[in-house]
Amino acid sequence: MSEVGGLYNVSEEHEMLREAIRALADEKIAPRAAETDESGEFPWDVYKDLVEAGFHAVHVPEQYGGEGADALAAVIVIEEVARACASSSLIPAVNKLGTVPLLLSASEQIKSTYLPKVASGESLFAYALSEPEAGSDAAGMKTRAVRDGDDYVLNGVKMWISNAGVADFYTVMAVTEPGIGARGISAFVVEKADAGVSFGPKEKKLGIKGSPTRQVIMEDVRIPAWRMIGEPGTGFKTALATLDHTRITIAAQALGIAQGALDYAIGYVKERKQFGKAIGEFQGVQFMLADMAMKLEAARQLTYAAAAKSEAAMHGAQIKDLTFFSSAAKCAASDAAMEITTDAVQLLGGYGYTSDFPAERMMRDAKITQIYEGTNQIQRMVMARQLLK
Ligand code: COS
Repeated sequence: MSEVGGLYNVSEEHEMLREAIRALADEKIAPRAAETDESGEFPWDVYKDLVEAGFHAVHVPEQYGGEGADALAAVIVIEEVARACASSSLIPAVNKLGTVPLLLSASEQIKSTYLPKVASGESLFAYALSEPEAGSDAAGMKTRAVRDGDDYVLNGVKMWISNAGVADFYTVMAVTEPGIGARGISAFVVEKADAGVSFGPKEKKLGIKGSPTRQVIMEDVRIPAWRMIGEPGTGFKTALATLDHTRITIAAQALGIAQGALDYAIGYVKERKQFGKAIGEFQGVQFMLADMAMKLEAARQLTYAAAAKSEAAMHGAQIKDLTFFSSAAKCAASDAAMEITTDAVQLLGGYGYTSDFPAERMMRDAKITQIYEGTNQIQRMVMARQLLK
């Protein structure tokens, strides 16, 4: 499946970036992770630290005041934040998810209105595709946008929206022409401040508790027509094209969570003594560690290759296998993360099962990466479609 654009290079700059974000994550984010998980509060202090260091939305192009970092750099940032705290890694990840539709399809007016606010850290940006009855079948959405003079009026309920309530802006997909399916869907920028926008209660989740997941409810929300992203009827394509880029950031998140669990487990088995020696000296434990590291590295290589394709596509190259690579990276990395974090809990034994140690949090956080931005069953369907095309 590999085509031109599949080559990647982890440059010296990327390595320096990793060192910088890891230092910040170790010093400021990791010590807050357990508390964020327990309180379920959005970590505004971590957000502030990320903004000050310029790591909250590295993908925003320089012309809009951003860092202009490439897709691999965004992956590295998300990976390193997730290694410390998965909840916090949703800050750069959701900012990217919310704004890639703008980068791919929006007018200059939309881009210059919203992207500088994300780049400066003034506002977070989120993405609203799913609905209570339209999850995997995203095109089955019911949210309506009706043209009225120079405006559109939106009505509907979006569900499972990451960072809902804390984000000021939302890319919202809505039906503008009913009865024709995916081609009748358009994308819009909706603001939290728009009259008629409200949020459901926070979902009570297994993990990523520091990132609020809420419904976005729109009741007669009137917005100017210029806030449509792209042409009428192109919203579903924009939504899926976005996921081609951002499923790679979910892979990054999974890699980071898994790396955090592996690192912790390695430290633990060197210290923990049973039968008169460190348990890391037992071959059964060593084989587990080797498998964990092998799965992680395989997923990482696939993710970085996918990131290179994403970057090339963002610059206008026709990368036919981006969709395959993006789904494959997300699926491989999240399945690996679930296995690796579960094994980390196992290696810590009874201690691993308690919240006094981070492994169980990592295992709970890993689970979502197999579900959101398309379940891994959907990823396999997407991959198979590419193979059979
Ligand atoms: N990029 C751009 N356009 C794409 C695309 C992609 N990766 N994949 C499909 N499209 C286009 C198709 O070409 C088609 O357009 P035309 O009719 O003009 O040819 C349109 O989008 C609809 O495609 P398709 O018929 O394949 O859509 P389906 O309804 O069968 O759905 C799946 C496709 C299931 C893959 C899609 O709904 C999906 O990814 N679902 C999961 C959604 C998801 O990830 N939700 C998580 C919430 S986001 S955090």
